[in-house]
Amino acid sequence: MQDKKILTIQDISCVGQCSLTVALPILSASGIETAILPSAVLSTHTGGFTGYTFRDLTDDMPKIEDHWNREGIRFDAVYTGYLGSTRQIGFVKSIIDSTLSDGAFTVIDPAMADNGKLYYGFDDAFVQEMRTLAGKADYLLPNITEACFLTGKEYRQEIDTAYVADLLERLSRITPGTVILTGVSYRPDTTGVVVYKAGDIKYYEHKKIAEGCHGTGDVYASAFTGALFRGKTPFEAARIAADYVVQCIENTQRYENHWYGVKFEEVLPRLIEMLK
Ligand code: PXL
Repeated sequence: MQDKKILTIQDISCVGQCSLTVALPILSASGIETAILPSAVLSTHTGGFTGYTFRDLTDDMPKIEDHWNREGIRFDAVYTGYLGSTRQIGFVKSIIDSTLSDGAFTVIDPAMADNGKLYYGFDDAFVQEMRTLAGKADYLLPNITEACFLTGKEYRQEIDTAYVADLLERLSRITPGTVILTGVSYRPDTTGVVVYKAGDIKYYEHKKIAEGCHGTGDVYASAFTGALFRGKTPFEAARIAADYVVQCIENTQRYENHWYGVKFEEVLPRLIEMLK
């Protein structure tokens, strides 16, 4: 069980190109052995489908953790995404505490909100627990909406550098880690990502192709985590993930009305190329 591997904890949305159906192929393509812990199983994701099923796997988590500990299973990184319940976040923190190798890193994507709103099913208690999980992040990857929920700052669609600087300062009070803030758009035709650590702000700006494509956050976080695990610096990983997402969205636009996810699969060879 010595070989280096990553654990990713997020839901299985059976249909919908998000969470584990995105993270696993992207991490595998990045050349990384990947273990998964599904937080819940849904028939589809919650963004645009109605009547989906939801099987919460919270109760399985402590048993899975116990078994891994009995087997001496350890991970060299953990990447968390969409989680199934408020109570589950406590188990996720325990898994982080008990199963990481020395020198392992944590990537926390507080996947819970976008466009100024929480995803269906999440509430203030969930946000508060997520804030404590953010306290365990070496790398915290919120979008602007999630950053606002985590810090209690008012969400605005039109933002400037002073607004973002304040948001980053507030985030630095809840996480010791590097913040990778996504969806930072100062102009109509561009967007970008900020990498922030201890007062140092680096910005990577790139073209904005479409507003709010579903699943891009998961594609971004997975590609970022893969690049980091492969030894890229946080800023290089942030740039590679951004370039990959742009290419994925461009590829999606070749399809008519592919509204529920991004066509990331055909672009995986480009990601592999960027990781060389
Ligand atoms: O992409 C984030 C995500 C993950 N998992 C589920 C979701 C969403 C966003 O809506 O509904 C189940």
